[in-house]
Amino acid sequence: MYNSGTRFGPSGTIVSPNFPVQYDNGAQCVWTIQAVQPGKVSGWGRQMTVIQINFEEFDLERGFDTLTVGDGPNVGDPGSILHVLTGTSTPDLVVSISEQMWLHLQTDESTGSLGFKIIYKEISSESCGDPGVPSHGRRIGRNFSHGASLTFECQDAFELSGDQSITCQKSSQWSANVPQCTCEFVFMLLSCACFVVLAKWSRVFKFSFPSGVKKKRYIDTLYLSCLMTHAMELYI
Ligand SMILES: [Ca+2]
Repeated sequence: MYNSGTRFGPSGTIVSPNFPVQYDNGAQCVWTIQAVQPGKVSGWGRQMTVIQINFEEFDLERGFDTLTVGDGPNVGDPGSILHVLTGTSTPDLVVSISEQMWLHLQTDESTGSLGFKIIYKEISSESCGDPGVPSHGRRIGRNFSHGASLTFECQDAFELSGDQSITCQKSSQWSANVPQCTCEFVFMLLSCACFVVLAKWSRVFKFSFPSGVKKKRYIDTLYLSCLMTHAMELYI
């Protein structure tokens, strides 16, 4: 296994090989991140510092190339795995429980992708870290420690998608990602309105339609599929 090295706090960046160009096939890369700052002294003694990572970019071939994120010094130990990530979906952030975190990139023999850019930093232990605020929304609560909850609200006309409330679990991971504030309804109106315009234009400019298909039926079918697509988006 290729050891890509130990990184030390208080903060830094880790990128996949060749980033921002496609990573290699058959790669096995390991990074360990070690917190170095002494923790704060509280009423219960000195707190540890732990490692938080955020994903600025993340794109691995879905299902075949993976980044495993684990806690502690024992790279690959199944009991210490926090996440196995592939594709483009990641948590907002991952926080270690101990002073160390390890990352293991494994890629198969074909098809690469962009890879990843990860920002790491040290934070106080028994915290899930600052998960951020959704655009077009606001956060109620500013406590990120174990057991604390955050609630989110969206601006008028925006719809909240995801969990309205998230909790910092004992594992130092948030119970879910920060929700998104989306403008689906307005998007649907605009998109479908555009389609009506397109349909009108097609009459004005006499767009050609596939032979054997009646023009009106063609427009009706497209319009219906537009509506159904957006109805499904709303439903999901
Ligand atoms: Ca691959």
